[in-house]
Amino acid sequence: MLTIYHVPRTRSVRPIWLCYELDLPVSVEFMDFSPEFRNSSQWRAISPAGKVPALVDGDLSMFESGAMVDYILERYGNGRLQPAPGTNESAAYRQWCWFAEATLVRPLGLVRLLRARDESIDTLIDEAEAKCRESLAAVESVLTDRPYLLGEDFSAADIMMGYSVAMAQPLLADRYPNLAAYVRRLMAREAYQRLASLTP
Ligand SMILES: N[C@@H](CCC(=O)N[C@@H](CS)C(=O)NCC(=O)O)C(=O)O
Repeated sequence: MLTIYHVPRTRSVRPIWLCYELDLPVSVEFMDFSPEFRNSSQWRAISPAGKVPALVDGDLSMFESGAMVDYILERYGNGRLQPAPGTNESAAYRQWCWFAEATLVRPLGLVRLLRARDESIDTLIDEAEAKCRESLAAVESVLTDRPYLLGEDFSAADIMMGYSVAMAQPLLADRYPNLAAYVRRLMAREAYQRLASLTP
């Protein structure tokens, strides 16, 4: 059975709501949202950047609420609640899913965080950088035993990640050797070179 680790009013709402819409059996585990618990090795083993939610299904464990939605639909959805792949509706579906997480909710979360705090800009910048480093460390760790995110083979996930990691280059310095090698590997790709040589 699916287990989803839940904190009310966080993104764990998404996969749980989806399971209920699909009438899927799901075990909802309320969890401790304290930084202490989220930094524990127990939690980091399923959510390497210490975020909520996480999902466990048999021997699979995963993080990222949008990816959970994709997984649940792909495995248990039987075509429900998403348009047929390769259609215009599917493109619109993906667009709004990504917009909801990547574009809309991030600044909303930031506003909520900043309004709740009364610290200097430098403290807030330091905190944001620490959060970036948590995510970079998660990618650094997965690249310990593989050249690409999924293993030996390059996938489009490396395109998504490659752009983000390249943006993070000023933070890399010598602290993330796997990431630095990963960026070099990606940039050496013929398609990347072709992209880099584009001119207006
Ligand atoms: N893109 C991730 C974002 C995960 C995320 O930032 N979750 C928040 C709760 S909604 C969290 O764990 N915040 C704690 C922190 O950033 O320290 C997802 O969709 O799962």
